[in-house]
Amino acid sequence: MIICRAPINIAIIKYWGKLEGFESENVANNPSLSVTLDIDHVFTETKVHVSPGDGQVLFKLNNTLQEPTKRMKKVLSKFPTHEKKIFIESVNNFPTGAGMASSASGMAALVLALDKALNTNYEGKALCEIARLGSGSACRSVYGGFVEWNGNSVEQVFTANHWPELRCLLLITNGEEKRFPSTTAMQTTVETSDLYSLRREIAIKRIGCLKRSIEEKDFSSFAKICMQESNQLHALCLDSFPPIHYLNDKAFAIMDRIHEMNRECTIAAYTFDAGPNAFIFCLEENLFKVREGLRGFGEMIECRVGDGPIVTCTD
Ligand code: 2P0
Repeated sequence: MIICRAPINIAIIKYWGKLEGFESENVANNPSLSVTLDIDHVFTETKVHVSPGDGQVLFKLNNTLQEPTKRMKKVLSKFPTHEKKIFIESVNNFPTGAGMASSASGMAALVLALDKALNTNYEGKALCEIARLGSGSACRSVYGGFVEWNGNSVEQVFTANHWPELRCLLLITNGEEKRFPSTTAMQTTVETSDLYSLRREIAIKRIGCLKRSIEEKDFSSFAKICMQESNQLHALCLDSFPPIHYLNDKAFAIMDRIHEMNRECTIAAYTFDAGPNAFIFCLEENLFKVREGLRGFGEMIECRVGDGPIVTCTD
């Protein structure tokens, strides 16, 4: 039996839309860059138990037995499962499917646990490619620190301890499952948004600026790109037809509050994934002020930049 824990990652430069002709492999239309959050606070834990059998797969998610999903079957097809029975148990210690990257940590944990349990010993590049088949953003959860994903390439661009003062507060405004699943939502954007043709060039330009801001630990530049990217993702969603919307009143109020807090000096930055839960970046020295300013919006989980997945048990 193997148990793996994988972290979530929050994209600063967002992946939204797949490259034409490569949709089934989840190859992104634009490069993205994410921050892996520490595994001590938010994670998926996946247990894989292998016994003799004829290829059956049993799957429990958050203690409920379910059919393995199509995405899981794609991942499983890359492993030698014949003449074996595979029992997979996966638990998230945070809301599942609520725009908090549970598919990223979930698929990364699954791939790592299968690799160990079935002794395939895939190298990093192959693990990323298999995780990406399960969910595009999962390839970025295979590594810690600051991770760039561009086409078939995934690499750590800065380590987890490069910017030790950086913090990310997860602000949970609504733990319910999202109404617009990401895969179909991004397809609708690609097919119907007139603004989408600009997206790739903007992401490429911003990724260069973002890397410079991280290298120089320039919080103000980092924060501006971070918020602009979040806003552009949600603008593209609204420009899709029919429109897609993930943000709720609390999310808009959080955005307004942060711009108010930043009036004299930039101390915080928000980013939202495909859901209304906020990821707030700030520096350690401003944590207290930022927490106080956001009091009352919902449960807060304080994270640091973290390392990649770990094996917690081999039995
Ligand atoms: C990201 N998101 O870069 C972007 C930003 C949500 C908003 O990747 O279709 O579950 O499985 O490849 O990775 C969420 O979409 O989509 C996502 P698929 P995925 O993190």
